[in-house]
Amino acid sequence: MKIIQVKTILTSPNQNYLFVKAVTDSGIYGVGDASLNGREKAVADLIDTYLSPLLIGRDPEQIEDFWQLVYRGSYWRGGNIIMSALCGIDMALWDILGKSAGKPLYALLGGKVRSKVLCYSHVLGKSQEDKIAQAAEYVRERGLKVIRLRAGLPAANGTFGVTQNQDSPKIESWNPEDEIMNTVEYFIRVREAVGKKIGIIYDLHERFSPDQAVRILRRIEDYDPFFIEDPVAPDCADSLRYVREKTIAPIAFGELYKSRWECLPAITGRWIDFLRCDVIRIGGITEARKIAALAETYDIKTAWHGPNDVSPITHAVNWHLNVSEYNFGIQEDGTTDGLIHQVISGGPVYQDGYLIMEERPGIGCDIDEDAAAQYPFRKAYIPVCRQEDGSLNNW
Ligand code: GCO
Ligand code: MG
Repeated sequence: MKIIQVKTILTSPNQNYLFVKAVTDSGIYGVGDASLNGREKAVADLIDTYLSPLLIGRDPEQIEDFWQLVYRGSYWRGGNIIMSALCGIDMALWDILGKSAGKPLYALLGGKVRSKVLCYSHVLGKSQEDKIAQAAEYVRERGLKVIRLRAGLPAANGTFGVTQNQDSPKIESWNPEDEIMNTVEYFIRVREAVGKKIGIIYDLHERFSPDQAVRILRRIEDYDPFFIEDPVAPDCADSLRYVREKTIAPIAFGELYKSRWECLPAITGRWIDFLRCDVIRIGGITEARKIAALAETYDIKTAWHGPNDVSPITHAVNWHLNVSEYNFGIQEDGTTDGLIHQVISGGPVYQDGYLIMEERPGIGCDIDEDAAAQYPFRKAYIPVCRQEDGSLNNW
């Protein structure tokens, strides 16, 4: 079997997504997700100009070799653009392998160790009051066992305003000192609203400095968070260690990591309890298995990044990883948005606090190219945050 065509499909149903379709001479094709919120076209160009020609004519079963060819063979090691492009192709190759073997992806990864996947959803709303009401409703009406809050910014809801054509990023003001007590109060009020048995995840979204993060964590650790996510930015590994040493709250980290080697200090130092890399950002399934195995060695669980800016293809890949990994912890469920399901079929669905999925060979998703063409790309940016003096803050 040989690859004869590689297509990139850029589409914007709810927001922009970038898909890869790799077609073989046997008629079997594979699909993959290479979406990179705010920089999709750069990834598409890398695939079209540089990576597709390397793939055409190759045996699709040589997945590891292709991964190494892109990672090491580029000489320049991967950043977000390269790793996302590599992921789109890597997923498509695993999909072809599953389809040609007639087996779902999880079977190729070693088979199931569980049948359903514990998940959490984002609590949204304009005001703190709305969010507290939604948290209670999620638990009462939808049966969620774990919910996720985010240290507040209005545009941090839904698609963050990236649904329109934009010529520059939306700017949001942020005063971290003022937000410390609001952040603490919000968590405690939600704990009171949902009761003791519901898991509460709190995403601080790299928005506070290490000392500020510690002041928040020390005040909420007694209210039993399921985990605190990204208390600090990933750039300085010692900042994470500093926070870790000062709190008993479980810590989840890693959606901005781009490789196994970036994860290494947090894993080998056991500075985290949950590793939540984004499978697209680390170069796909091939790398995710290696990172998961490394985390298992250090008793660290996985919580793969799964917001609504990754597509059902990635949600499906996460699901296959989750059911086949021993050290699965929890899965972020960003599968709820509507229009993307006109373009991509398949993928996990929510049921009573868990994700379940209909089983098909490969990843189990397909792309409707005509539907994708109905939703042309719209240039959009992730918002940026500025403090009152105008300086940029991590968003
Ligand atoms: C999460 C994340 C996302 C990111 C988003 C950026 O935990 O789900 O923090 O919501 O903000 O992926 O595009
Ligand atoms: Mg996050």
